[in-house]
Amino acid sequence: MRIAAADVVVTCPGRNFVTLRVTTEDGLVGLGDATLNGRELAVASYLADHVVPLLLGRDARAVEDTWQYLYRGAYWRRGPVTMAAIAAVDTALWDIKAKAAGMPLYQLLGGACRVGALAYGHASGRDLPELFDSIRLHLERGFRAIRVQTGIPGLATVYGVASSAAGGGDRYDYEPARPTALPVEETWDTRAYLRHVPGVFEAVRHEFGPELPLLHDGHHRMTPIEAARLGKSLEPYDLFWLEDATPGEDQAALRLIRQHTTTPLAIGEVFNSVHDYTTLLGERLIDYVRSAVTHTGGVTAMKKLLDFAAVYGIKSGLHGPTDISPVGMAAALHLDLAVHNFGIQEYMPHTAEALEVFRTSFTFADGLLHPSDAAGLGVELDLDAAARFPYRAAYLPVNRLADGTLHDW
Ligand code: GCO
Ligand code: MG
Repeated sequence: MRIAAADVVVTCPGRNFVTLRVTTEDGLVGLGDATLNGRELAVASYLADHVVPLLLGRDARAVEDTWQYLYRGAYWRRGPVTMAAIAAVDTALWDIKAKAAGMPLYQLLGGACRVGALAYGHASGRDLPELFDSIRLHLERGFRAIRVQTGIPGLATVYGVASSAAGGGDRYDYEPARPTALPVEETWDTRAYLRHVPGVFEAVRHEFGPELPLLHDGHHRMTPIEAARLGKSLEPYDLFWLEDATPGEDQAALRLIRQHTTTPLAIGEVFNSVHDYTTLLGERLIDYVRSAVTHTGGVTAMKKLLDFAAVYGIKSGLHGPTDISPVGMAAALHLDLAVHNFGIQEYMPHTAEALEVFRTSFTFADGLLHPSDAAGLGVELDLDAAARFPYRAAYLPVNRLADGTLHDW
């Protein structure tokens, strides 16, 4: 089971994806997602120039040792580029191991704890009628939990809000990366946001009733005291979680939010290591871990992180926007099924073009995702299809305040 080849595949079926394809001497193929939105080629180079030469000839079965070799052995640790590259190798080796065993990956992780993973979808609207239509559309599609993002009066564009109405024929989802020469600049106003959002949740609860789990993403834009105020003002509407209330690197900020509100908190999509969570978990400052398999060092690291969270009764809410490729998504679904402390899974369906390149087998029915019982991850990469969609540079937007000050996006 020696590694005979490792190829980095960069493709843009509607958006960019970086995939590592590892082949063993006996012909097994494993896939790993290494997509880092807006910085894709840095990871592709890290893999092709610095990691692939180390993999050739290694034992594909030595998953933990390979992880340690790439993490400790690089001397320079952590960071999104390094950890996405390690994640891709690790996930590909788990895919190979599970294919060799003839089992879906979740069986090797301990077997299923549930029949499927509760998924939440992204509803949004520039105003209430659009938002209600979008929520209805998600309910019709079978979602049983819904993220609510809303336009803010006075702001032209806001993170998470689609720029067209649901049901207009075009895909209406919000896709933040844009293929522009420079990042698009948006304008932000926290006071306008804090004034508007509670009324939106009040209206949504009034229209859709008390049962439906509702989520909201603050996308790192508030100070701790602003986030505390938002959490408190949303308490009557019983949110499933408030995500990324403050910039992620300041773990202590969550102490202040926690002192003021019982709204459940989720954070971690920009984290890349368990070390980003030690204060948050040890002091029970959050309720959900938001990392992606893709950005946190793969299945090996994510399983350990979730087991650590379980010690404190904290649950998973793994990152699943469209910039997590179908390979990264499948890896998340195997973990969702296998860990005891599963909470919820984010699910933003990929475009038809992306699904031509990545042949998935996971299913979505009755609000639940299932990775399927195919051996391995259950995703195949069509190289011919991938070649039809060459890389296109794209950036995430940046945010400025009205006076021009750069703000977290
Ligand atoms: C989410 C995220 C995404 C990110 C995106 C950036 O909760 O799904 O906030 O929408 O903005 O992954 O690449
Ligand atoms: Mg988010």
